[in-house]
Amino acid sequence: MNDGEGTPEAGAQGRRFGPLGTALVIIPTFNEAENIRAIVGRVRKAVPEAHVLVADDNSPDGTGKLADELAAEDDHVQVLHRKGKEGLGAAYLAGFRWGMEHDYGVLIEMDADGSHQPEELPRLLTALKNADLVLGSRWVPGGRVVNWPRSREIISRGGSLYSRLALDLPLRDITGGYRAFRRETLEGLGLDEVASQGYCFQVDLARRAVKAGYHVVEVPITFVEREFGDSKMSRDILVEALWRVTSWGVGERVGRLTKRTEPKSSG
Ligand SMILES: Nc1nc2c(ncn2[C@@H]2O[C@H](COP(=O)(O)OP(=O)(O)OP(=O)(O)O)[C@@H](O)[C@H]2O)c(=O)[nH]1
Ligand SMILES: [Mg+2]
Repeated sequence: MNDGEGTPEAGAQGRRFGPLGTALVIIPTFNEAENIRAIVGRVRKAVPEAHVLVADDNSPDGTGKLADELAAEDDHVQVLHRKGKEGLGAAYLAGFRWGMEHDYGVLIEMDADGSHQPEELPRLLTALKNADLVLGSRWVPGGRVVNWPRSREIISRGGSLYSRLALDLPLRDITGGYRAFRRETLEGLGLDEVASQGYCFQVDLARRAVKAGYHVVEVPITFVEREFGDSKMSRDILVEALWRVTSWGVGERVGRLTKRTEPKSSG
């Protein structure tokens, strides 16, 4: 997309943000045969200038083949076929690399199951004109979830709150996966070291962006629980995320303490 092309925009603290360039919407898939056609169609309608990359982990249900059919019908749709199931973080990292190699200016994360509504993409892109990273956020005023059991909401809100406190981040929705990055932001995050497991992936990207001093903006979204297909969420993924966030938080605090107690060099 060439939103904002031409004049740079003045944003946070008077910083000037450059034009956005073409957007690539990356959709990781594992067994999303029931959802893939609808979601790609909705993206193409909502942001016709943007391109779509389906990153499929050799889904046994034939999602990859369906994506190939969509790509054959539409030159704005591409498919990245991966060997097998390696998790959504690994699929996104491969998608980001592919997008940067192909000179996209904006890289977007979006689930295939309809939880992230493509119709909200223009709002994310508008916010990105004055930001380095935009997070679609369920937990800022105006944000909400539809069809989520109370238990799921508590887990998600709790996960964001815990990450916010443990990692000292000024953000409300830290585990969400509806995001728009400027390519320069991704280039500055050190993608080779990002933790790619489960929800840690989203937390790690947000944490790195804030610590690197990027301007991160949260835009309210309405998150809609999936209607079709199976969830890949599990207790193991949650435990893993809790463990990692805790160890990052402890590591950061220890790092700050040792800095504070180091003797000041004279001169
Ligand atoms: N390529 C790839 N995509 C994955 C993998 N695991 C999950 N995904 C995709 O990542 C997105 C998010 O996964 P979901 O299963 O919706 O996870 P969730 O939103 O936490 O859980 P529910 O929506 O409640 O089912 C979907 O588009 C999945 O198809 C994976 O191992 N590889
Ligand atoms: Mg989902």
